[in-house]
Order: sequence, then structure tokens, then C-alpha cells
Amino acid sequence: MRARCRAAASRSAGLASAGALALAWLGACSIGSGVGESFGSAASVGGNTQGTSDEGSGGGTEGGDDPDGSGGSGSGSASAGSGPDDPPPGGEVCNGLDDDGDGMIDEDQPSVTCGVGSCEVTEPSCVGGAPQGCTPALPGGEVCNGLDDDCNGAVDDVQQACSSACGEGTVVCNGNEQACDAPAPQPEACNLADDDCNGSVDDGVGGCRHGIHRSLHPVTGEHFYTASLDEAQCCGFVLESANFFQLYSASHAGLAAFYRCYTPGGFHFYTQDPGCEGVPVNEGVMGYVATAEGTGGAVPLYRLYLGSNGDHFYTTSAAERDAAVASSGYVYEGVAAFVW
Ligand SMILES: [Ca+2]
Ligand SMILES: [Ca+2]
Ligand SMILES: [Ca+2]
Ligand SMILES: [Ca+2]
Repeated sequence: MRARCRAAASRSAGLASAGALALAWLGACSIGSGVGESFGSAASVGGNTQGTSDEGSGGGTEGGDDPDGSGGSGSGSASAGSGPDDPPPGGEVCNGLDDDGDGMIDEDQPSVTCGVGSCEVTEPSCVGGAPQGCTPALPGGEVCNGLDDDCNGAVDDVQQACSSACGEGTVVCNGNEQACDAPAPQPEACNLADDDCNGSVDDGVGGCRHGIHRSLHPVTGEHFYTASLDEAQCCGFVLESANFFQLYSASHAGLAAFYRCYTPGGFHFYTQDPGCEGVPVNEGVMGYVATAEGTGGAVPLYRLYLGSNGDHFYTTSAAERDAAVASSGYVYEGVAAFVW
């Protein structure tokens, strides 16, 4: 535009009387005033306040590069430089317009990314000339797949309770496999624990515990306790209860030896005291008892004494204990041990 305008001005300056050309120049420069004025003054329209009469000196502000020295280049400022229709300094913006004039509308607008884990999405920031927000994908349930499905920032954190026969736990991922970290049942061992978590301690472990049978001598009234069924039914004794309670066959932490003692009167009693509470004969260890209730599920073994015949009576039944005291003249002496 400026070149056309400049060329027209130069031509019109040499043909001052050619009104038609003067009009053509005016149209080319889009300047509406100055018809009838001298061309020198016409060329100055458009902001050039100099050169109002001498066309040779009418150089505009950009006249330094005017090869023909015709001046009038000041008119170029009418469509060049800054103005309301110029591109914004920031280049293309999202507005549906070709801001930078390169023939493409809203090109090179950045994409936007939002969301965490599997909810992360990347979307265009400009759609149809309008800036767009970013909406993360909806979270899902966490599963073992190496992804953060629930979008909480943690991969495969399956926050789900689970349990085994042995207790509570939470679901954990082992690769893509789901597992439960609750304690797993173990083979039962003789250790005062319910390893297989079936509710019974040391059940089914051979040689771990042995039964103590209970018998009664109907003539003397002595209650007798032994691990031998033969002995329990020997010598006038009548078996009252096979495997009346159980003792451990070997010592373990928390257990103590339980001794069978023999009195000068010919009766037996049972105690944790290796000195048999002063009675001279210790017949040996019957087995091992707990010193605290609950050890491996141990229960109290109550000890009673009948002074009229010297019988020591043992039972795990509180009701039987109380009945013996109430009805048979026994004295309750306390808990002798804890047994199974
Ligand atoms: Ca997660
Ligand atoms: Ca996952
Ligand atoms: Ca068990
Ligand atoms: Ca066990």
C-alpha cells in the first residue's frame, strides 16, 4: 500500500494539472481531503505537517529511504505502523480470528492436562474459538493392574478389608494378582498356639499333650489321677472319667512341672511343688501345667480336701467344686494349676 501510494504521489507531482490522476492518488492513499489543494499539500495529508508548499521538501518521517526524493512518504503512515486493526503483540489467541494474519485461525493453541493417575486427560484449550477448561476422567475402583485406578495418587492401593481364619487384613497387590495380607493358617505345631486357626490349640499334634484319667476308690473314697488307663482301673479304683483333663508332655515357656506325691496315709495328691509340700514321696512329673489362666487356652484345676479321709479332689468344674463343698464336706484349697 505504501509503495502504491508513493508511486502515485510521485506521478501526480509531475502532472499537477491532471485532476483525474490526482483523484486516483487520493483514492489509493485513502485520504479524503485536499481536493483542489496543491499536490504538495495533498501529499502531506495523513499526519505530515511539513512540506505544505514545496513538494521537494515534503519528506515525511520515513523519507530517509525515499529513492526519488519526492517526499510525501508521510502518507504511508495512514495504513502502516500501529493502529486498531494491528495484530496483538501476543500473536494468535483463542478467539476464532486469525490474529497473526498467517491465514490460520486459532492455530498453535496449547493443550491442557489435568487429573491424577488414570483420571489424567489432555484436552485442547481452544475449541470453536472458545477457551476450554479441563475435566479429569472419573475415578474407578482400584484393582491390581499397575495403575492408579481411583486417582488418589497411589498405584494399586486396594483399600479393601479381607480376612483369613487367622485374622483380619487388607487386600494387597502382588503384581497383577490380588492377595490378602491377613495371617495365613499354618500347620499345627506343639507350641501353645492355634497355628491352623481352627479354634483349638495344639490339636492333633501327636505327643504334644496327654490325658489324665480320673478314678475313685469306692472303699477308701480316694480320688486318683493318672495318665495310665490301666493304673486308673487297678487295685480297686474305678474309672470315673478318661482324659478328664490334659497336660503337656514336655516343658514349654509358661509351663511348670506338675508332680504326683504320695502321703504316709496311702493317698495321692498333685502339686507344682517339687518338695511335695513336705510330704516325703514325690512320685514324679505327671506332665506340665500352665501357671497362668488362658495360656494356650488353659483352665483352672480346682483343688479340694476332705479331712475325714485325707482325700485330695481335683476338678475343672466350678459347679462340681461348689457341690463338693456344699454337700460332701470338702474344703476348697485353691487353684492347683491351669490345665487343658
Ligand atoms: Ca490409587
Ligand atoms: Ca490399580
Ligand atoms: Ca488348631
Ligand atoms: Ca500349635
